[in-house]
Amino acid sequence: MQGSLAQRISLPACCHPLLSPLLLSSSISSSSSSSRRLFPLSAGASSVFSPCCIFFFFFRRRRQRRCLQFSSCSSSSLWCSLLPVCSRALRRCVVEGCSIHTARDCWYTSGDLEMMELEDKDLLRKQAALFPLSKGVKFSYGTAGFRTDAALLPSTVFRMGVLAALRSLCTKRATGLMITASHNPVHENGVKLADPSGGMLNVAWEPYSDMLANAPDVENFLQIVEHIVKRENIQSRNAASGEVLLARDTRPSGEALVSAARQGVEAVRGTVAHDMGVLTTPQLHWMVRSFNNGVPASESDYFHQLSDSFRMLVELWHANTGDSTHSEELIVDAANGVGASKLTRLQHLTTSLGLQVRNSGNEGGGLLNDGVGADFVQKEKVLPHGFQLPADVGKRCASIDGDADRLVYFYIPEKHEDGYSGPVCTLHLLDGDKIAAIFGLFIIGQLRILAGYKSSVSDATTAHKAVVPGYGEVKVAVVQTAYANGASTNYIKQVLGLEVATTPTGVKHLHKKAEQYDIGIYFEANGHGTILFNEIFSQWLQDASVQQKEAEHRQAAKRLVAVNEMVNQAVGDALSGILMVEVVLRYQGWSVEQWDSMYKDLPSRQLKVKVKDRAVIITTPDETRVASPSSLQEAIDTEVGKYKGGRAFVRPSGTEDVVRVYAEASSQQSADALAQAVCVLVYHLAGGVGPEP
Ligand code: NG1
Ligand code: ZN
Repeated sequence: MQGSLAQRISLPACCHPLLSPLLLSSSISSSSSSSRRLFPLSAGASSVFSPCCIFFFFFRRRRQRRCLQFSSCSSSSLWCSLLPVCSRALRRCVVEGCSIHTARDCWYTSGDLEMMELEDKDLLRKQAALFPLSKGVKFSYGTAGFRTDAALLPSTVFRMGVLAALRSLCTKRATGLMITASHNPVHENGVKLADPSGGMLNVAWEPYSDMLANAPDVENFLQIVEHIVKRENIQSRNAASGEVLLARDTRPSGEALVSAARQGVEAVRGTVAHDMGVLTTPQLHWMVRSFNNGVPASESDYFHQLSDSFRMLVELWHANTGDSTHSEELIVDAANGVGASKLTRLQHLTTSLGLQVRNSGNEGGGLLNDGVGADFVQKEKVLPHGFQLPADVGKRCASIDGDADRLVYFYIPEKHEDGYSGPVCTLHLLDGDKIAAIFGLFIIGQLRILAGYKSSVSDATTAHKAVVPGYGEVKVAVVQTAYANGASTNYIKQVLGLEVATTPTGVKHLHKKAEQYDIGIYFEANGHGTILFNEIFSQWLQDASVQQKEAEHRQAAKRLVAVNEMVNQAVGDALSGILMVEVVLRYQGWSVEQWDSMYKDLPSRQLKVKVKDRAVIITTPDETRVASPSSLQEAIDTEVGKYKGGRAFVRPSGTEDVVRVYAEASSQQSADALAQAVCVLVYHLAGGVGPEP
């Protein structure tokens, strides 16, 4: 763990435990030196065991009882003591009765169950008992964490606090825990963990989260914890060796859930929780990454890093073009979520960024994600609340989602060329695919300058590989999922000449794939994405920005260095995405219509169907076909065959209790009809519930 968070993250005033409603009960005492530095007035409030306490805990081996005594918390460790317990073979799965785990999933060895029992000073047990599991709910970590009705979540969040603490102890670096349900309705909430890299939780740890979240009672929960401790060899329990950064979006249920998370983190000895307050999801991920990289990591550092690099890119543009005109302002629909206030703050630091924020969620305004936001605009393809005809015709508009990790652009065209008057009648959408395309265009343009091509940035059609003297071939790719519009894939491959890689749905997959390139641009059609630079290449760019002989080459390297700084390297970030789009539009001299005309989307439609159990649908790894039930895929194939240029696939959602249906065809009517027909097939062949779609 590098230094203390206190030195690099300034905590908001509300985080002081004496001021915060998140204050733990006074029975919890601190053993953490770093927590004392952070919370000087409340050393008693942040860890499980007191440094000077002598405590006992007991564990029972069948009917035998042994008592272990600890004289000092600094050298003794609860977890080291648990190891002998864990090391004995367990003879039955401690999550018996937990419906999500089949025998195949269960990695407990058979053998007599060693029951560990911590007595009254065992805060892990005591605290866990405060958060009983909601009955009849099956939790699954899904595509991006747990999401459900907020009232059902306290036990899950507490347990994820414990897991975040264990992950931090295991990696000896800080982890993050975010309370948000992203684009979902305000009564829902969710929890997801950030790994020390700032990315999503390591997939190898996802089974732990499912098992912990579903452990039917405290004893089962403790045994799963024991198993994780053993399996991950979590031994080092020096004081304050684990740190977890907590944050939440603006949902009313967030505050109580952060409190549950804090209690979970601090029920694990040697781990402290830092409540970073109300943040966007990408801000928390950025902080975790920055903190672990040993660079300034406060929210104010975040804003300065983004705005400084934006300014640098704008200055480099002025220097080249002599143009200092500001483009028309961008109107942002902030989904009545956390992004509104953050965008306003960003705007104050970036004077040349003309922004107007709507749907800010201020009092008297609309509800979070209700008829607003990136998910609504992308899926429904209709105007969000607060935008209207004719006032907004022709304006450059953007929508972000409730936790500001998704971004799409849109505009209301002067005229509709296709004359179709179905649900798509008012807006032109520029989704994640089109954002990836314009980012790809800019990146390849800079690389072409570095590679010595004479053509301008907007003429990237003649050479597809950037072989840069002094570095060699720069490997660049755009990473997409099956939801990417077919027209975008063709454009990126054929016009930009970039490699396109595909992965299953979910940022964790795209991010991992993008890391394999010198520059990996990844975007889901829904607007979640970013640009990753690998370390060796970004170091080379830093050097090139001062050492290249030609001024033009130095400038291209400087631009890419600034992009690397500005665009969130941890996860997709709507705020940094907006800055990047706005910069690239200036460099291109494009209006939003010109950007839109890069390629024309194939008409598409995305719908969802409620079924009894969405797990009955199993897809092929690329998610484009149903492996089971096979009758469903056969029926889909027959339906697709009826439409010119038709493509359709279904998959169970990882975040909602639905099956998603996607269809493309040569006209919007056909795409709508195909999607509708496939919904009916899913309903009949995969156990639909409620009225037929
Ligand atoms: P699910 O519900 O698994 O389809 C949705 C998005 C994902 C990802 C996650 C996390 C679509 C089709 N799916 O997942 O891309 O963003 O939410 O928020 O947009
Ligand atoms: Zn989101």
